[in-house]
Amino acid sequence: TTTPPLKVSLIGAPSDAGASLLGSAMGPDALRVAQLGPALAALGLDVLDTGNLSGPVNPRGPRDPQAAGLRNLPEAIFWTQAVHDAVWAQFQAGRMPIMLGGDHHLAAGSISAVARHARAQGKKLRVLWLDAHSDINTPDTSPSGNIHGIPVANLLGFGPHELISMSGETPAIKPESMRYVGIRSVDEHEKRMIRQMGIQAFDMRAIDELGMREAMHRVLDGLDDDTHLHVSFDADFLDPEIAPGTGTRVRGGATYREAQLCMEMIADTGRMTSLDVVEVNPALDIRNQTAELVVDLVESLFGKSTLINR
Ligand code: 4U7
Ligand code: MN
Ligand code: MN
Ligand code: MN
Repeated sequence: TTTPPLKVSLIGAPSDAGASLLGSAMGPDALRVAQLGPALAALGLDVLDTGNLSGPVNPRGPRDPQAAGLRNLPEAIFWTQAVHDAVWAQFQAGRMPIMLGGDHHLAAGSISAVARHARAQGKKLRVLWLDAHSDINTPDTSPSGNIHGIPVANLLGFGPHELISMSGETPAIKPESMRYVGIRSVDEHEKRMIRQMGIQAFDMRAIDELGMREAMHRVLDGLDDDTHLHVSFDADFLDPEIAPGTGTRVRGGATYREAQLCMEMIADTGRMTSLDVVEVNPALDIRNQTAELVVDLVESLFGKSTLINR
């Protein structure tokens, strides 16, 4: 007997409402130009590209006191809800959702749908947040007012009502479900939050000291048949020398080899059930190299391997 191919659905979410630099709204198309769909199909997956969701453009609003000091809150609410609904619909259709951002605020939509799905199935949830940043500011602590810096807080129940209640239960996820990998730019208030909530974090120093292999071993520890594994991949997880096409670059990120090993070890578990690919910004890129690198890494995430003896 042969196992049927894994069914995946690409969901383009072209919004940069959560960021201060424009351009990640072109991320889904940059990833298509870099052949994301065909690359996954070549691995034997059943790939459905559902196209791009539509919604409001980034009005580049100022920080709005009425919106708890955030920027573009109505637009962000629209997009997170649209992403939530689209991700939920793909689960209902029996397919694995791959959300293509767009900036990272959209993950409050995708992951709330993942949490809803896991809850409906009586399963546990593990979320790997691969990022230079911890994205756990609240409207009160955000130094920028940019909503791409708050989605983790939203998922844990902090923030405007519309951004925290989509899954039908608030908080959508428990801090025990979260794992950070690669963080290296964390605001003081965020550090306090991470400590208070007891979130496991493997920052770049931990990766330097332990190596990516041991860090990922710990991050993936305890996954079982009853766990949904979601990966939220922010392009700024990668070192800016290899991935310049993103809006909030922080030096000292994952190298090419570290990132490959990270993806390969996730693939080896065979347990990933949903994915976000966010913060690819072709307006800041050089000849689409960041999108191409991200496609290369996503292939590894779906099991493309360079090993000869498998
Ligand atoms: B991304 C920041 F202050 N913490 O809140 C903020 F440093 O999705 C950056 O990870 C947020 O790219 C970065 O604005 C959001 C800042
Ligand atoms: Mn992020
Ligand atoms: Mn980031
Ligand atoms: Mn960013």
